[in-house]
Amino acid sequence: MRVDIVTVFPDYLRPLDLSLIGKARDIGLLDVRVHDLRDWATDRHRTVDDAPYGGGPGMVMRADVWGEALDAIRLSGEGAPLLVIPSPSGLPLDHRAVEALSRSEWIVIACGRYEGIDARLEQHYRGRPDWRGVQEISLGDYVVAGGEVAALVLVEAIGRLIPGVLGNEESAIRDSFGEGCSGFLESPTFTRPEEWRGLRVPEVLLSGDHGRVAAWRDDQARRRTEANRPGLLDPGLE
Ligand code: JDE
Repeated sequence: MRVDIVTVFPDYLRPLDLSLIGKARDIGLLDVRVHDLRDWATDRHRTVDDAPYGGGPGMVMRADVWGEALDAIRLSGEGAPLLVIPSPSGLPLDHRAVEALSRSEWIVIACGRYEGIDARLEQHYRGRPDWRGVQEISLGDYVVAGGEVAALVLVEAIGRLIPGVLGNEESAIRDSFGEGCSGFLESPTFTRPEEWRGLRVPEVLLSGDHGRVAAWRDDQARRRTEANRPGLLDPGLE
């Protein structure tokens, strides 16, 4: 899978060189390329933004600079990429959305800064036959300074669904939101030592009784879900 990330802060994406994702890149399962949007600016100051029409605070990113960048990236490969734009106005990202994205062969992530990107960018690429469409995605109901953290979230969430990246394939299937999940959040986990600062590991986990362990974990998962995410049990509540 190929992922191109366009940003005015390419250094922000350095964590993608590390750990799980870095290894997936080294062994050729994931082809991540980070681009500096300013490489497509045309003036001496490499400007990418301007004041908003209609007035108001802040700056808006120019569609023309973005258009040059996206066209060049699209021409550097074969096939039609999906354009993903992180935005507080986007579709909330969940396991299903990540799974759908992980089936794409090529995605381009456009990281906006300031007050966002000129709305015509999305309009234009939505109708282009050499692109697979545009998807605006949201990390949640809050605003961050730019789309870069969302790009990191996306690559890491997609990356661990790619066969061969995780190493332990079963854990991706079984975890909280995976295919084989119960629909509940995960139960708490423990490791050695058996007692730490006066706190003991629940006796049932030391019992070796797999039936009792499974029943205890189900009960814990249910309680946690009721307390933290009642909407997962009854969508009317969220
Ligand atoms: C992504 N959840 C939140 C922010 C923005 C006022 C200030 C800023 C592409 O357009 C954007 C992108 C971003 C960065 O992403 C997020 C985000 N998921 O904040 C703005 C809009 N209005 C615009």
